[in-house]
Parts: sequence; structure tokens; C-alpha cells
Amino acid sequence: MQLNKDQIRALDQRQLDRHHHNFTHLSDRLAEQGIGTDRIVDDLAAFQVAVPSWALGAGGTRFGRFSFHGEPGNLEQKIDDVGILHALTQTAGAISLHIPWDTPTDYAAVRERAELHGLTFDAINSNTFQDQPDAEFSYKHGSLSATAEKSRRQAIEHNLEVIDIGAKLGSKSLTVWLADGTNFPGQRNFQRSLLQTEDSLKQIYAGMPKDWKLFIEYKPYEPNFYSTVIQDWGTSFMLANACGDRAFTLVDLGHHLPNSNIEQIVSTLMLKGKLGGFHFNDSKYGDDDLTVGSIKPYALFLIFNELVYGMRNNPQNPDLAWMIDASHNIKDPLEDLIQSLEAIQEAYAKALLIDQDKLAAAQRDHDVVLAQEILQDAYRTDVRPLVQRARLSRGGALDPLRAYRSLGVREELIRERGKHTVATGL
Ligand SMILES: [Mn+2]
Repeated sequence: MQLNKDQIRALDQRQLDRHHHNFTHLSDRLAEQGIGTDRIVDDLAAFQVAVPSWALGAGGTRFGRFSFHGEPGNLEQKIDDVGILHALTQTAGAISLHIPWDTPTDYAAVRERAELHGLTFDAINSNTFQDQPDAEFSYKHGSLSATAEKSRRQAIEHNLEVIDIGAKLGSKSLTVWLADGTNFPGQRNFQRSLLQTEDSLKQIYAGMPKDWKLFIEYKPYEPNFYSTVIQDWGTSFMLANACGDRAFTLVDLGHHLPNSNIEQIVSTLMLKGKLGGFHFNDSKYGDDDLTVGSIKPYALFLIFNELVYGMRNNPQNPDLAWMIDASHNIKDPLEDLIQSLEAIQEAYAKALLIDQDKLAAAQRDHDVVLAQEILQDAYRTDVRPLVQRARLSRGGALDPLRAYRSLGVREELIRERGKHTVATGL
């Protein structure tokens, strides 16, 4: 299924007057504060977030999985789903593949399908957190950190193979997330595990094409509950430094202990030029993988404030690879992703409203109250007309969720694919 711009434009006609009214009202108000909207709209229109191939079906927990009808049954259909998201939102211009769940069989066909939807292939993801049916050696006791040389070798080879697959699709980066860790004190030696991991990552890094980047993701716990080999940003940062200039830390919003100051982590990494990728989601307790902005929208805004500051002031940091890493247990995955994309754009727009010069002056004057007011004034602004204008400028829908429903996308997908398809993934 593919949506075309005419369908979307026709749907938007009735809402256009209201949008113009709201946009004019907001830009007049912002102009009074000396804030121009042109650049903000351009920045929003240029902001593209990758959708992972494993997030298009129903997610699950270890207790169960409730299938969603019309799920994509193969990689081509997953690309179609991201194409639908991109047509509506104009913000999901890339897909991030997971190997082996989505190993292409016909590369030319897969590339062509993505091109048809205007999609590129972003960071590719390896998987050493579960054993594959045809695997010779097990990852039960670790992969890149494994004491068993054969398991470790297999994990390194797998990552090198993932790089080859990504290269054939036009990806330029590999994301490594390790489940390696222990459940009980004494189970393994911390230093040996870390050294093995560093050595494995260096071998993978050496196997990347020269224009590729390596993203090292961290997570404090789960699936192991006593220790994780790469448990925090410091460990990831250290490993990235050990690998070289093209290795970076990847921040996943859900991969922190409760109340961690993620905006400060982002700030430090960008200062050091080592923030490579960013995974969006939201959480209440742990790695809950909930819809972006559904639980802590103010924290998301504060993180975006640091990201915007870094993007403007830290040329030493590369352009970031943005991705939504969420799981959709009870909502239609496409509706959930539309909500996430909207939340990301809103938080970004609000951060772009912050007058950084005024903020710097307030900080210099130790005017704590004013500094807080500057942030909160931006946060309290209803920026949706700006986000709409950015989407409109690229041919997206004014209201993607409404368009998704009134175009009957899910119904059409169920007609095409049937009720009982199950997408590979988490
Ligand atoms: Mn992630």
C-alpha cells in the first residue's frame, strides 16, 4: 500500500484555513519576542527520524503478545509501513534494519522499494542477544564479552556480516547493543568481560568501511539483573574512545536508571564529540519503550534543549542518527509511531524557540528565576502550527493521525495482508 500526496492534500483542504489562522497568530506573537519562524520551520522540515524494522508489529512482554491485525509479514511490507508513516508525517525518512530478523533476500528489490517511498537505510543493528536456530555456538554466557572463544568469534563474525548487509543497502553505521552481563555476584570477572568486549569491538570497528560509524549503546540492566558489561554512558564512551574516531556512544532514553539526568549526559557527550546516535521512547520505571513524550514530555524538551545547543555549538560532534526505539503492545504500531514522531517534532520546535543569548545572559547574571522562565516560556508555547507548517511544506498531512484514520489505512492493510500475519521482531 502506498499513499500519494494528492490523497493527503485533498484531505487537508478543509483544515487549511484554520491552520493558516493559527500559524499567523503564533508567528505574530513570536515576532514580538524577536523570534522568526522561517528557520524553525526549515529545521523541523529537515529533521528525519529512522523507524526500526522491528517496531511495525505488535510488541510484547515476557508475559504475552497480543497480535495486531494487518502486521507486515516481510521486509518489503515493513518498508511499505514506514513509507506510509513518511508520506503522512514527512519525518520518518529512514528505516533501521535488524539482522537477522530482516535480512534481505533480494537486495535490488528492497532498495527499490525504499526508494519508491523516499526512504534511506539508517544504522543497521546486529543481534547477539538471542541464539538463532542455525547457530553453532550459544550466547547464553555472553557474546562479544564471552569467555568461550567460539561464541565470541561467532558474535564478531555476525557483526561483520551485518556490516556487509548494511553496505549493500547504503547504510553507513552499525549499532551494537549487548545483552552481555550476569545475574549473580561471582558469575564472571568484570575486568575480563570488559577487556574481551573492547577487543571484540575493536575487531568489528576494523572491519567497517572507512566511511562507516560504530554506535555503542548502553543499558544498566535487563536481560541480566546483577551486572551489564556496557551499563552506562561512561563505559560506552570509554569503549568508543578505545575503538577510534568513528566510534560513538548511543543514548537510548529508556536505558537509564530512574531520574538520571539524561540532558546532562547528552551535553557532555556532544562537548566531547562522541554522541553518535539517539533512540527515542519514554518510560516510567525502566526500559518501558513507551510512546515518546507520553510520560515525561518536559524531560524530553530539556534533552532537546541540549541537543539543539550541541548541534549549534559543537562542530566536533557529527550529525546524529535519530531513531524511535519503542514497542507497541496495545496500540496500532503505526498510530503509536505517528504520536511519537509528533512528540519529537514538538519537543524539538520548543527547544528551537529558546533564546540562547537571553539564557546565557541570565546565567551570567545569576538570574535563576529568569533562566527558568526562558525555558518554561518556550515549553508552554503551543508549537503545533510550526510543526504543521513544516509537514505541509514537504507535502505531509496537517494532522497525520486523523489522516491515517480517515484514509482507512489499517483497514486497507488488513484487506491486503489478512488478520493473522505476525511481524518478526520484539
Ligand atoms: Mn535502543
